[in-house]
Amino acid sequence: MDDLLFVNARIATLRGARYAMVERAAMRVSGGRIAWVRPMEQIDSAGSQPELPSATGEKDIQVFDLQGALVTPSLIDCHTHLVYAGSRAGEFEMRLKGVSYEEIARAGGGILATVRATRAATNSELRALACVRLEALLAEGVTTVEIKSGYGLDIENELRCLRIARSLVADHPVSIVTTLLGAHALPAEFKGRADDYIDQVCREMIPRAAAQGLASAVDGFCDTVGFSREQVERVFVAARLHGLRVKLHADQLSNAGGAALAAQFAALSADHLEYADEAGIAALAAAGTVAVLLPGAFYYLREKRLPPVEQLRAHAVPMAIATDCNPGTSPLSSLLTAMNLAAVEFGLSAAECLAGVTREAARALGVLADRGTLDVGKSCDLAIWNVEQPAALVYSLGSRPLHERVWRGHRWSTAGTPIAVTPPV
Ligand code: DI6
Ligand code: FE
Repeated sequence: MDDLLFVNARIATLRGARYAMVERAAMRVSGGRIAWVRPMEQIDSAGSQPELPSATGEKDIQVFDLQGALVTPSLIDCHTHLVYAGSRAGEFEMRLKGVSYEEIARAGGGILATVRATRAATNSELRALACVRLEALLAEGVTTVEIKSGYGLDIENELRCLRIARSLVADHPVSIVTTLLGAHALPAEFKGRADDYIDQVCREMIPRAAAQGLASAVDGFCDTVGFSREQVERVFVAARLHGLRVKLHADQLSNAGGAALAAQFAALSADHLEYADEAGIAALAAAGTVAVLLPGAFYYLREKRLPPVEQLRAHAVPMAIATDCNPGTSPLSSLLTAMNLAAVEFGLSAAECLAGVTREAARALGVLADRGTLDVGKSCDLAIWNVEQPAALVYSLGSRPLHERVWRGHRWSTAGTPIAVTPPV
């Protein structure tokens, strides 16, 4: 693999407080991993410039002068539901006229409408739809995406959606992390028999997903319109039995005790959290669980109840931000927009927003040892921007600030075509 040397960059390493910037910096990349980050003065004053190719005799090293551009860890969308078919634009129109999300769900719309469309779609249709959403994320500097199932809601369709999600790496420069969300909603064929459905999730769906290596975590929807605490608890016990981590859609529409439940199972993350109480937040802190904030859903549902950001800060719970890309409550495939919404609607600082889609998103997926900050030894996953300051990434909407992405040490243009001569392996 070719080695790279980036020079004259402004590097937000995210290794410490705020952006942990290294101004006028150079970064050496070797074997797809970060070898070092140093101020340019060290390189300039090294005289013989021992790390430069002329001095070392290395032929393969490529040097790129970034001319002062901002470099950050590439972005991580740690909560999406990318694989689904069918549009819910008609429901959106009804909601604009005042019909509520719950009313639409009771009338057979909502999640179950997407389940019908997803089950009816062929593999190639589902994959093509997911590609469009994925490519929109990548064009904004994302290189890791978590994708949940949850619109199949039977064993074959849940596993099929996970397989399709995993297959996206075959023709996209991206890392995909998959999560089984069988406990998303009660499928129509189990109406009135929620416990029987949960039995099936625990006894068949989770074991099969685990045995086939199709998911690294299990998620559930614990809320008035989802499943009860007891039901989700059973799902989590089964997940643990099969060696899978857990995550939870927690306290989005009501205080259902989701935060405490997530903490009890040392969940990687508890997501949404608008209605979480202080005891739940303290439990998250003690468990090391990340709070994933999803401002897209808050915005589309015109929620009034803000997530308890002050309390999360006070308890030092790490906060990540994600798109929650889904057809009902967050038809959003722009992580930069989610950052802006988190700042404007939830009051996060620009530094918290950037950390929320890099370091804390990596933590929420359990991959912080490998990516999320620009530390020596981590995968060289970078976003190179046409802006100078990190706050500019949060500030504007629709400005397409990405210059290029680097994934595992390979450069990719915003159009998704490789810049490096050597294709990724
Ligand atoms: N919370 C949400 O906001 C979405 N799922 C969930 O558990 C809603 C998904 C949908 O309406 O399709
Ligand atoms: Fe979600």
